[in-house]
Amino acid sequence: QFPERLNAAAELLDRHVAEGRGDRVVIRAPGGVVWTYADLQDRANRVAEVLVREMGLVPGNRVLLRAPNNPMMAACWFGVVKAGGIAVATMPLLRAKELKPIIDKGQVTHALCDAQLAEELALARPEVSVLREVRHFNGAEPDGLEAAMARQSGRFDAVDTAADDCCLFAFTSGTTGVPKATMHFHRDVMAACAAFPRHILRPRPDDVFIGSPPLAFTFGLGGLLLFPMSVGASTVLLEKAGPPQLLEGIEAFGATTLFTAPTSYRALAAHGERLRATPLRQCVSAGEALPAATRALWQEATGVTLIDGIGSTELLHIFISADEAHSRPGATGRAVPGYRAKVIDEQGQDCPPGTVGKLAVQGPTGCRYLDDPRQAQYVQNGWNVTGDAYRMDADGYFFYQARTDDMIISAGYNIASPEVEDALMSHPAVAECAVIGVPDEERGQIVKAFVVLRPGVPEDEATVRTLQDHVKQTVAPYKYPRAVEFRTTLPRTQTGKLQRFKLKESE
Ligand code: 3UK
Repeated sequence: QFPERLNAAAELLDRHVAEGRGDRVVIRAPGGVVWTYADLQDRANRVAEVLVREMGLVPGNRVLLRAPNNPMMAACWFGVVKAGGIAVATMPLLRAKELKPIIDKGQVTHALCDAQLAEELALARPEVSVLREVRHFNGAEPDGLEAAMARQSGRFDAVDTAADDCCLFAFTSGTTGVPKATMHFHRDVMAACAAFPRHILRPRPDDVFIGSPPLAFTFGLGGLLLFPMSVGASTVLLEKAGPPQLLEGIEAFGATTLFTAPTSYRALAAHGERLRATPLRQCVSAGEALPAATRALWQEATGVTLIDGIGSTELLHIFISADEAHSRPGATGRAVPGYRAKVIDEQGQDCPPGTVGKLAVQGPTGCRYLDDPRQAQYVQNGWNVTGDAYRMDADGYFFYQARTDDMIISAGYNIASPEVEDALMSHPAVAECAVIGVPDEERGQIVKAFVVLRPGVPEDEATVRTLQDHVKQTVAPYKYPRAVEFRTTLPRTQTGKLQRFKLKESE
């Protein structure tokens, strides 16, 4: 499907300039920053020149990238990939002790780091001798990356890489143990662009993308950089992208296409009137299960149908989804064209439609852990087993149940945490919640809910009973939370995922 020689940066960036689209805008950022495709190419070329001529990079070297979502981060990503290097983007909030195993595992020799994140990298450095060359950008240092870029020509032909040379190591937002690096080739990047965006999102060149996920997370890298660029569209990069900044950004930049997580949609839905006055027309939710209540809230507030999609770092991006016209209540969607998906049982046999089992996926992208025995857990008989429990209907729609380790077994009943969370969130008193199973002598486990209430709702016994009754009336009564605890926040990963395991540990 792809030629043997392929450089993803040449395809996504240089091609537009070569074909006369160099003066189209590719990136906007707060403070009036506007870069055209030609501007981004010039910056990326200079980064590549600095890497090769001043930092001694050779193709195959790994380059740590650290920055919040901003234009220089994008220039560095394309500079590394043009130079035949491997981009190793890291979540902005990581501390030295989390950077060290990434640098070790990835054998990272070079780093390009936003000055505002320099401190933790400096703390990690004495312990990682493999990291030889570091440059900072967006800072006040006279010998920063920009000064070196100013010495270059601005011309750099993309290295003639093989389609199956690595260009990206994406670390999983793993919860425990040594971090896992997933390896992605140049052709994987192009395959991801040819899947969800081409078949489900179908963006237009005049679309303006915006969103919250970091470019260090493949959800953000695809949604906020690669996908818009694959059709010559533009993107808005926000360093801070909580609901208030997203709302302002959508208004200020006239965004048409939003990528963010379910909790963020839930918060933004309070501003339906302002959102209706913007050109926003496509909204993608991923990262964790989309509660039915959130989908309905968004539809009502904005008139836009949310596009749910499940993706993973291992598979690079979204592999099950449905566009607005084909979405079905409660379903994530169908396998994105190019992918195959099925539900299997504990023995690896296909489950008949309607039965809950483990999701297994096959397609143009797939899991390749860098030197990790856990490869055999994720890839079984050539299928990617994501760790999610799903049910498929006769039409090939996939209905999310839970992470396989978030299934609660209480008095012999199987209860999926997200189903109880959905029921709770359909009550107006609930802002956020998390449901886990806690050990119980009589029932094995009981359902326990941690609830963040909306402002003004009293944290008392009456509210507990109201919520319990509400769940009993919404889903099968045996699923109601026998224990309810009020919290002001819930533990989440930097990618916004609920950390139910932390709540389980505290029980
Ligand atoms: C869960 C979902 C239900 C699911 C990701 C889009 O989240 C991404 O990657 P991660 O490696 O996590 C993967 C796991 O997250 N999940 C993601 N989306 C959904 N569960 N409904 C969804 N829509 O457990 C999956 O196995 O952090 C998402 C694109 C790129 C990504 N990396």
